[in-house]
Amino acid sequence: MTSNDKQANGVEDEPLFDPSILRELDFEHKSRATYNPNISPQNPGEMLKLRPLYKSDYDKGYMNLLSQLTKVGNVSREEFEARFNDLKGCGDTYYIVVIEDMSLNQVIGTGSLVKERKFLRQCASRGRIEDIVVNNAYRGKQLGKLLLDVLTILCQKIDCYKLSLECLDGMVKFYKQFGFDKEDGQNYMVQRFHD
Ligand code: 16G
Repeated sequence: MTSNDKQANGVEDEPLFDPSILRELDFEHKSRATYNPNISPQNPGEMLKLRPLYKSDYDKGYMNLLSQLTKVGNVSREEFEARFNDLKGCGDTYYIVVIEDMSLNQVIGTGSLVKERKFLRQCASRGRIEDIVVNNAYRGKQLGKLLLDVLTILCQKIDCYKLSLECLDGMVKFYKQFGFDKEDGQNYMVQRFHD
């Protein structure tokens, strides 16, 4: 991590994971999507920046952004920081990426990759994509595509043997372009303990 990574968001601030991991992704060769106009993790669009989640994103509308996906409740700064510390403490497990609109100091897109460790397959790990959201006002800028692309490349870099996600019917076509498919005989099943 460079000193700029810390200073960029204030002295007290910290990223969830080392930002250099994103800089080192071989996006040019590993990307599965096509972009028109061309964008990349280094250049997601005018005044936009793609980076790890920082603690200060609580003040940049991160929770508000998540509320465009599902219920978020009323999370205080203390609760946010405690959860952030939990996730970071797990090390090499939670990779939450955001896109910030630097002109507004607001996060306008996010996606998570979670690495789950296993005993099977010679102590392999699998990846899960979670909580992909792009602010409604930024639709059509290929940002969901970029987030997915980055997380899919990152998943391979951190040595996962497979990557999965859950989505609504209307999103199946979108996710197929990154190589996701429904496997014969496999079903997503869920049981909910709270509304
Ligand atoms: C979608 C999300 C999932 C998220 C869930 C929240 C993607 C690919 N899928 O399934 O990650 O956790 O919605 O909905 O972003 P819920 O609050 O009803 O569980």
